[in-house]
Amino acid sequence: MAVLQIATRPFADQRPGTSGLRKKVKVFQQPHYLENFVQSIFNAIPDRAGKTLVLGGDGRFYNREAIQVILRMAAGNGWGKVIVGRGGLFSTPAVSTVIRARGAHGGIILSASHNAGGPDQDFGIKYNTANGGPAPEKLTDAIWTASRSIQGYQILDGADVDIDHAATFWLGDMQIEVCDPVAEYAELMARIFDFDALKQLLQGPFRMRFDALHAITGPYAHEIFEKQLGAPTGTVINGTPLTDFGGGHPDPNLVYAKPLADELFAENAPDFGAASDGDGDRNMILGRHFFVTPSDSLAILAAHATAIPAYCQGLKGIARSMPTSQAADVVAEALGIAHYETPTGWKFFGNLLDAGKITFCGEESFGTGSDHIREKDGLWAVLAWLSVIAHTGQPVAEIVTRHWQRFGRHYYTRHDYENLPAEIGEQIMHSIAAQLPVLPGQTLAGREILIADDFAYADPIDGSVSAHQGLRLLFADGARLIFRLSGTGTEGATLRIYHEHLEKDPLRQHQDPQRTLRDLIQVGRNLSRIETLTGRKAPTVIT
Ligand code: VG1
Ligand code: CO
Repeated sequence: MAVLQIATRPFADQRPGTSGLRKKVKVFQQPHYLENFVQSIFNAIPDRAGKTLVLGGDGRFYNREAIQVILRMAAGNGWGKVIVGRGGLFSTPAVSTVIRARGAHGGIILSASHNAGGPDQDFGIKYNTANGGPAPEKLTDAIWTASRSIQGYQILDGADVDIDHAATFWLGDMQIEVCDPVAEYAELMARIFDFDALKQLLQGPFRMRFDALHAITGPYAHEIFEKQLGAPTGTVINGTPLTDFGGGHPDPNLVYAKPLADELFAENAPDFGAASDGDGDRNMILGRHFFVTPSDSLAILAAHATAIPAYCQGLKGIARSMPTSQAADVVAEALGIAHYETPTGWKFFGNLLDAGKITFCGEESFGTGSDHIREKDGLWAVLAWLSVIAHTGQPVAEIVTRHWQRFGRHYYTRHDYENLPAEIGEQIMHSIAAQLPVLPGQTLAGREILIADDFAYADPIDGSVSAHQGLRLLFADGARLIFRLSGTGTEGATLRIYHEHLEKDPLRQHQDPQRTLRDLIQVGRNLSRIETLTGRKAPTVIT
């Protein structure tokens, strides 16, 4: 089979964001658009010849077409082998698992994660390296650079291959292995957790509901919860991946996973509810009539880590992204282990994990994970919560309440203003940045500001510096107010405002976060001048 050299011209907008390149499907469907970006990835990996690549996606619209193109391009670019999930499917945590288990050189994941799917919605591509983690900034910058000077791409001339049956065959000089996307991941989970203890829990009176939101975790959840752990059929709902996720946003929060939340807050609710996102790396945890904030979830799992066999020796350290609440820091200090604060995005945890500095890490955006792979992992978090429940014998609400009594409650809320005109988003950030120098020493909402800065991170392992990672106001009483623009959206700008304050008095730990944080929320609205500039009286999404 011949390798075709196709001439092309650069697209100006192929800069990867927080997690890969995300665009509308229609953008990806333009002639050469997908090919240009894939070739730019390959060009940024000059030592790829003969190596193994893992490939799969979350099953959204355009997944299957893209898989066929990428297989032919991999063959045209000298890769030795591609391991592709059957049906072109793989969750993000499963790709990370398979890269590590097979010693692959890297992996391509087709997903726009929690963004909606379908012909008029979003598609995305991200590249993971040999450690199983998202490409670090150095590599995403190299990909972006390559995309701006690309003149052509190489693709094998040939027809579509069968990706729907597990088999191994050749495409030109490259081997293709179509494998079960679930098996290796499920085996890893069985090595980390005490499946016998979880079987006892799930086969008893305990009732659980897992909502896969018609996204990739359905097949994984059916296999693990229902088949291997024996939870009743029907425990997993919306478990068949659909190309448009049934028309919803596969984003596990109280807004987009509302039917699940309604069920958990109804009379006669199950004991436990959970959901994951489009590509399976996020998690939302609910108890009966109880919502666990992701920041608390990280802290609570860390406090109970030794209940899980893989972590029975304790944790080496904990990392959280900067906007994530400081709840995990308090636990790390109590455990006498190190804690780290990184910019938003899982790629920043990679070096700390590889260097053995941390065991657990997490983000406020419903992401939790450990050193078992190099991605956040939705089902891992659910299994971790089930383990803590099995170990303590306590319901979710009691586990969380006791945690607050011991460590204090970090009241937390994030307000998102989605789809603002891009220039307004920039203007808001610039004008807050301009005020930073005069803020320290001022008192706002009855709180003195200690530090006001533009967060920059120096990686403690390789020394690389990432600047402009969010504007922070740190108050004398430990409260924080943070402003960032999203790096995953595909339309306009999304302003995220994060609010947090610590309440140590157990008698005051059961208030509505929107109420107890209302002064900080007002400061955020005033500083950003959001209403004056956009007319928006309220955020689009509150988490
Ligand atoms: C968001 C979250 C961030 C997360 C990223 C990818 O990024 O805030 O914490 O790492 O999504 O998650 P941003 O730049 O929009 O705030 V996923 O599950 O969408 O890959
Ligand atoms: Co995701």
